[in-house]
Amino acid sequence: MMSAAHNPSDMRHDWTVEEVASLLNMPFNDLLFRAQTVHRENFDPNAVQVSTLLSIKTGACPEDCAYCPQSARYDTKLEKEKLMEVEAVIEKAKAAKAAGSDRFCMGAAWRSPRAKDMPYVLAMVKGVKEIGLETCMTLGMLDDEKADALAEAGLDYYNHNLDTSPEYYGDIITTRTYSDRLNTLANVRNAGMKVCSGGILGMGESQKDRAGLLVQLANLPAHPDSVPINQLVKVEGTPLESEGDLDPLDFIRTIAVARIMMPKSHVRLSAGREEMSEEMQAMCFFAGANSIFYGECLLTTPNPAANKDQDLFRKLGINSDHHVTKAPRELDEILAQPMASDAMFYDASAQAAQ
Ligand code: SAM
Ligand code: DTB
Ligand code: SF4
Repeated sequence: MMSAAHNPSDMRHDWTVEEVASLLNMPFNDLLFRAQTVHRENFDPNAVQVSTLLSIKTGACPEDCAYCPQSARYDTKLEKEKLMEVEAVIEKAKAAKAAGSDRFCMGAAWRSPRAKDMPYVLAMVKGVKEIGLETCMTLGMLDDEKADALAEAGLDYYNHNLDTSPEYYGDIITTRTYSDRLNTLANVRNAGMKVCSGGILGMGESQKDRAGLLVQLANLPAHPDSVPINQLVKVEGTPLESEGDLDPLDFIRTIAVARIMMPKSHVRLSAGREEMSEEMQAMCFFAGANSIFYGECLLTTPNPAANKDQDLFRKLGINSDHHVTKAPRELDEILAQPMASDAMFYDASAQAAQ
């Protein structure tokens, strides 16, 4: 008889690190076949969900995440920006929709949103929803009140990553704990929003740490609806700028194991695609990744241009019946526009002081 671990359609929350490490070590072809089998039982194998990212508040973050160009502690030459105007955010969302994105993800370089930021953020959720896009935000830690307010405004997803294993976490971030992160995820879940949570690979972690991250995600009370797997984008000035490359096959293996462990979650091939060949991305899709960020910019670093993704999708026969092929240039142009005018940003602190 097959053990529970070998039944591809099981929804389990009792994984052990040893068991997941042995999945990561399977012969590559066996692992990919198993992941693709689970994928086909749960999803259309030729469909990939597309989300577009926008940084609504950039840089000057008080946290010390060692990978992050937006931390105020590192000299990364990033231009900091105040919270964007609601109308400017909605314009960018309209461009993303015209280009075929399904979901608009708004990110802010905050430890957590302040009370005085909330009215603006809630207005962004309402405005973006009104134009017919799914909404996602990543604003740092949330208490239950702020999570409830976002859910009430109609926010569909909240992104908050565990980033790595509990054991390696302290080497990467010291200004908030792993339990802080788990608490935020609980507040998001209890408020009724969908959870988007994943991590970053290539930060010098061990295979055991990658297994540990996946165990934490899959053993949550419910699997996250969306699981972004980022490859570290090495940014000059951050402590991880010279980190060695992760073997691409180990990245693909981790995607495959995420697919097996969380069979009904969207696994997002997230940051780092700019450094990946088409062949590697194709292997990630075969391993079970079925979501990407679409549009030339992530939060502060480059992402493949929309027309490149359009070509890749065409070559792979992905989303052939999907509207994602419309107006990619428009998306790139609008999203890549420098935030030239100060009029696009609120000074939320100045307003609150009035
Ligand atoms: N400040 C909020 C927070 O940290 O919760 C939200 C924005 S933060 C930039 C969102 C996520 O982006 C991080 O949790 C991390 O996983 C990812 N990220 C940031 N910098 C990255 C990098 N250089 N490479 C890959 N992923 C990165
Ligand atoms: C996630 O897991 N990856 C996205 C999103 N969630 C917010 C962010 C990637 C950021 C990459 C570095 C940058 O562009 O600043
Ligand atoms: Fe700040 Fe988020 Fe970057 Fe950490 S990941 S430094 S919390 S913006």
